[in-house]
Amino acid sequence: MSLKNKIVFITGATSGIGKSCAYAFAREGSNLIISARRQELIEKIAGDIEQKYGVKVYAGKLDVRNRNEVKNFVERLPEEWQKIDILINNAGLAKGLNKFYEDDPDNWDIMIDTNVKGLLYVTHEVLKGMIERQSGHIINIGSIAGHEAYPKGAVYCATKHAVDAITKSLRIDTIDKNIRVSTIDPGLVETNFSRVRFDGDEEKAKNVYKGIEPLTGDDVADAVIFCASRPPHVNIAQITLLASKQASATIVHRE
Ligand code: NDP
Ligand code: 8X3
Repeated sequence: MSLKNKIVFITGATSGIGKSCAYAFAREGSNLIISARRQELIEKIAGDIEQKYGVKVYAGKLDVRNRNEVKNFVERLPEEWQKIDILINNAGLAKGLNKFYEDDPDNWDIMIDTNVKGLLYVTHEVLKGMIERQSGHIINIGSIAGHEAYPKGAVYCATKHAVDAITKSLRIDTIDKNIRVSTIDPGLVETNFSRVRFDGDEEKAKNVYKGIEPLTGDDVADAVIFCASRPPHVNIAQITLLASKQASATIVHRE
């Protein structure tokens, strides 16, 4: 299915997987709504994409944790942007990698508010129009952490297990509405993810990908494009993609 002239809304598009998805959909000729908390950066990315690919880009500041902000953002989209064809729920993060009993509950709030509640808020607002039009595709960025639990990752893993459950339930709830619901679940992807997880500690972040060639944001965007471009009668329910040297969430062969 051609993605040309489709309206694609991507959350968390200032970095990593979301940014790669923005460029990948623009290459396919889609028009983009891109958002994140860093306004200046999202506007810069929008300008660059418009200039490189000649598609239309609507960029805005959006913190998915804020329910009112999400509601206003979607409700106040200019008329020509309201018919969103594809939503990529990508905004997300991990905070800390600590044994549960040594962890800071503030980290849990940030992860749950972003990865679970933020995804729910955005989906809820965008779904209204999709249901009215009986058309749409929601693609969630889950994780291998949504299939397995790993040490020191109780809450991050819980949030990604939640994404998996939400994806499955939503697919059931919208089955008569001509809406596709999918999840793309990567393993180790070298983005800003580990820098954010370790509060900017470069060395700790680098060590996560030491001795392997990790996935890139572009690798994940390839899978998202594949999922979004299937013919209308095909729904890719779920894709797990791992670096070739990663066998499971914790088993990684490092050279
Ligand atoms: P990055 O840190 O590179 O990108 C995260 C993006 O999310 C940024 O654009 C950031 O923008 C945005 N973001 C964070 N918090 C919020 C918020 N409250 N509201 C809106 N936007 C927000 O990480 P990745 O690209 O790796 O992460 C993207 C998704 O992929 C996440 O859901 C992550 O859990 C998932 N994932 C990552 C893997 C990895 O190994 N990297 C593996 C599996 C899944 P800004 O700071 O400007 O708001
Ligand atoms: C992000 C990658 O390795 O923390 O989902 O599960 S990992």
